[in-house]
Amino acid sequence: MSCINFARKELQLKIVYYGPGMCGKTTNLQTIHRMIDPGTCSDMASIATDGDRTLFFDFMPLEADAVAGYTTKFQMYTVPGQPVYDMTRRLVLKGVDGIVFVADSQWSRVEDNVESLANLEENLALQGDDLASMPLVMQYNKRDLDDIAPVHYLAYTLERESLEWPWFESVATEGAGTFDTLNTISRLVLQKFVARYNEQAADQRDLVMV
Ligand SMILES: Nc1nc2c(ncn2[C@@H]2O[C@H](COP(=O)(O)OP(=O)(O)OP(=O)(O)O)[C@@H](O)[C@H]2O)c(=O)[nH]1
Ligand SMILES: [Mg+2]
Repeated sequence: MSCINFARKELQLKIVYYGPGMCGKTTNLQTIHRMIDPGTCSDMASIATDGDRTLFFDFMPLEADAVAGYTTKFQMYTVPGQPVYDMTRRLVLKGVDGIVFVADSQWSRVEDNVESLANLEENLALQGDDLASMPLVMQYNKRDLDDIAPVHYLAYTLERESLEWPWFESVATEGAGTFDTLNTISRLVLQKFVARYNEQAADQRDLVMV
């Protein structure tokens, strides 16, 4: 859903937090909302929840000065992780520009992470995207808990041949790793957008990242 509005000097890019149920997707957005300068981010909207569980999606707009002369607006979404909400995940994924895959580090959730990544791959394919060309940051969350798998093991279960995703360990409840993840996915998404734009619009003025 990336788009550029020349009249308003605005870029819009969509980032989706994906991962199994209860891995910490909503918590990532809540923590960003709590810790960020209120001027750069409006309220977060959680559409339909049942306790901790997201039943539809969370949405939060975020502004940055990342491209000279333009305001960059990131539309941040989370999907509901519970397997039953697959149709909703497909809707939320429409027009996605970049993904944060939040893996739950607990041993008991290893299989759920693998299933969720496979589900992401399938859903991207259904909309004509593929994992290999999608900017993606892997976040190994809940590193504060006791019963967690080593990162190299989690990576081994999730890796795809020839794909090297940037990754971070995190404790989303405390904000550890949250902004490393956010900064990296925003940069990747912008780099891809700017490179594609400049390639296509060779006769116009290039966009310049700041
Ligand atoms: N200990 C610990 N708990 C966490 C961490 N991140 C999230 N949680 C907790 O895990 C629970 C689920 O977090 P959510 O952010 O709601 O999970 P979600 O991925 O949005 O779940 P769904 O909406 O069902 O897909 C909450 O109780 C969080 O407080 C973490 O890093 N460490
Ligand atoms: Mg949620």
